[in-house]
Amino acid sequence: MPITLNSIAKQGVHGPAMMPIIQGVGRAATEIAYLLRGAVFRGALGAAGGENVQGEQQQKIDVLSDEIFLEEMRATGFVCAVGSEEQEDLLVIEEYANADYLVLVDPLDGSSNLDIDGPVGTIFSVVKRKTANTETPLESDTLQAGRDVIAAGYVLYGPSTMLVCSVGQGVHGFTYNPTSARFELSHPDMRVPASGGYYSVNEANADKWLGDLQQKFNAMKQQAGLGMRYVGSMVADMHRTLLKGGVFLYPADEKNPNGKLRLLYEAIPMGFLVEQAGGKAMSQGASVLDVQPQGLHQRVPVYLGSASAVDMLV
Ligand code: AHM
Ligand code: MG
Repeated sequence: MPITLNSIAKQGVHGPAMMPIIQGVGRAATEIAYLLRGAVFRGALGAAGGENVQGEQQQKIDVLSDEIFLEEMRATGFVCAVGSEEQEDLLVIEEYANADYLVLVDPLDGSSNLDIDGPVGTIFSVVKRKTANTETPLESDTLQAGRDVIAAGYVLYGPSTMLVCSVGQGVHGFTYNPTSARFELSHPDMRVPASGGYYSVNEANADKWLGDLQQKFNAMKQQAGLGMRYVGSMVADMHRTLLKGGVFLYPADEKNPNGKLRLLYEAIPMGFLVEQAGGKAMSQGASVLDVQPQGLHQRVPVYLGSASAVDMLV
């Protein structure tokens, strides 16, 4: 019998509570994957005409993926609110406003890849509310450092659809099997290789990076002996970094003095996975997981991957 997402129930103290939420992520993933496969035929590619809270143009699929994800979180009955890249404010799920968990999500990360049929992803993390569950959850419930995250993961929509997640007991990768219509464990106990792999960064920004990063980066390139890959889709770039080693970075630059990637639904979930897989996840001088969030859509610089490569940059 293949091992399915049900196995998460046996992992760690939070496993039983996380299983329905991660199963909900799995259902959302199959729906989003279906949407992506047929998007060109349904006129679902292209701009939706609006902007998200970051002032970025929303693609129609960004909006649809956000709706799918929210509906599947609602259907679990365990989620009281969702904080999404596509929504300025916290979305409270009124029917389950007394549930214990909040989910943070980037429903469709790397959506600039859609026009070229490149890989995209969904990134999520789960926290337990701080306010009493007799009250309506607040945005402040989402402002928890990565050390308090209970579960995190991503879905990679590539040649296959993969769900990679952790409930604090290592990182496990499940691949959607179209024959059984289930996610089946394909990559148990993923570990970041200590050496080798690739560096992955938008190097076109190098002359605008702040501080002495350019010098450190050039030294790393000479000493670490890494290859280079950059998809421009964090999920795809991090999936490769987890499997092959090396480093993914999106540092601060003149245009993005706080970095580009969002703390709560990009940096923390990926940082959680990297540390669970034995790698290193740094922001400005500290672990990504020790950054205290100040806002739902806050950005931070990130350096994620094999400790040896990350250490040469921070
Ligand atoms: P998005 O959430 O709006 O898709 O932006 C995040 C994406 C990441 O997937 C990726 O790592 C990064 O933006 C790429 O940025 P750039 O095009 O500046 O290299
Ligand atoms: Mg996005």
